[in-house]
Formats: sequence, C-alpha cells, structure tokens
Amino acid sequence: MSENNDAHINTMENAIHIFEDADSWSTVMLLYNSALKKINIKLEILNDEFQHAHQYNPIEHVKTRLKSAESIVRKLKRRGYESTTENMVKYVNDIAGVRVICSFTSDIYRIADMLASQSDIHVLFIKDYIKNPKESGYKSYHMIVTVPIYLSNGAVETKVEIQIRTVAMDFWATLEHKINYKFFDNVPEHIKRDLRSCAEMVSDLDAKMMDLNEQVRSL
Ligand code: 0O2
Repeated sequence: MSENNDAHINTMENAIHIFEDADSWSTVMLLYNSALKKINIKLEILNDEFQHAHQYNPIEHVKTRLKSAESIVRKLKRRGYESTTENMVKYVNDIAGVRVICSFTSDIYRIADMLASQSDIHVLFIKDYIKNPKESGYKSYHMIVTVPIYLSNGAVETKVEIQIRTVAMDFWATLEHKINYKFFDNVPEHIKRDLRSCAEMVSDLDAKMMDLNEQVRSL
C-alpha cells in the first residue's frame, strides 16, 4: 500500500486481498473492532459537547458488539452464501454493531444527522424503522456506515451498523428478541398480537414523553 494513507483508502473487499499473507479473519475482526472504538468515541464527544452547550445528554447509553462467528455463518447460510471472509465483508452489514439508546425520538434524528455530517463517515444506507415500523412492531433507526481505519500500511473503509432507538423501543426490542429465541421464531399468534399492541403503547409513550419534555424545556 502507498506511504500516503489518505491517498489510498481501501474497501474491505480489497483489503482482504492486500492482507492475504496474514490471517484474513483476524485482520477483518481487528478492523471491525477498531471501527467500533472509533464510532464509540465520536458518540462520546457528541454527547459531551451537547452537555457542554445545552446542559443536556441526548444519549442515555451506548452498547457495542462484534457479531459472533456462528451468527455470521448463520446469516450467510440463510442468504445462500458460502462462509468465506469475502462474503462476510460483502454481505453481512452488522458484524460491527453499535446500539445508541436515547431518551427521546427527536434525539435519534439529531444524533443520526450529526454522525452523517462528519466528513470521515460515509453513509451507505439507512433503514428507518421508526417512520416505517416492521410488521412485528419493531422500531429503530438503522444506519450502515463506513469509517476509515488507519493501519500501519494504509486505511480501510470499515462497515458499522448503528442502531439508534429510544429506551422504550429498546425495552420492546429486547423482549421481542427473547421471545423469538424462546419459540425458535415460531411465536404464537396471540403473543405476536400482544407484542404489536405493546409496540403501539411504546410509540404513544415516546410521543407523550417527548411532548412533556418540550413543555418543561420551554418554561
Ligand atoms: P442480532 O442477533 O441482533 O445480530 P442487513 O443487515 O441490512 O443486511 P438485516 O439483518 O435484515 O439485513 O437488517 P435489519 O432488518 O436492519 O436488521 C439488523 C438487526 O436489527 C438485526 O440483527 C437485529 O439486531 C435488529 N432487528 C431487525 N429487525 C428486528 C425485529 O423485528 N426485532 C428485533 N428485536 N430486532 C430486530 P440480526 O442479525 O437479525 O440479529
């Protein structure tokens, strides 16, 4: 790779060929782990700046995780791809996952806009399950982005999935995930109905809490 890091920013697909002398799985996981650290620090800075400027923290907390090898293989298999490092960097978007939990729905869009406007973050695509909830009732804002990770011999644009949601949306999603797991994804109809009804309550609660917060802030 070039001596000039900025001139040569590689995609992950290229990087696994460039690093082919090394163990490509470890290299790729090192890149994903570094990307998680980078996004985490960016969120911390934004939260600190918000506290400094407005005496208010839009972020309740942040969780990061690297998808397990079993889970990566399962996802590739489900989509009909062979388990290769090349397929995993190409087709699995959430190997590096960051979950940002906010108090209010308005914070979600604020955080998303602030991240998207940073020059080293490249937004690949967005899935807005808040404006378009899943049939299950799932609500969350997903951004698939890349950030450059500078290694000793060059930089690699590394993919990260950022899920941004409210505390209430997260509460719902966590329970729904547990229920799906317990029933091996064959959840009885009456439970699915109850979950959809809870999802509506979550939306009402989020709307009321945001309204209340705005009233208090305007006093
Ligand atoms: P896990 O166990 O969290 O890793 P893409 O990643 O865009 O290629 P995918 O996976 O269909 O395709 O994208 P999507 O719909 O944005 O989902 C990505 C992740 O969002 C999921 O990862 C879940 O974490 C979460 N998610 C999506 N839909 C639901 C839902 O209906 N309920 C809950 N609780 N979470 C959901 P994984 O790989 O499915 O699982």
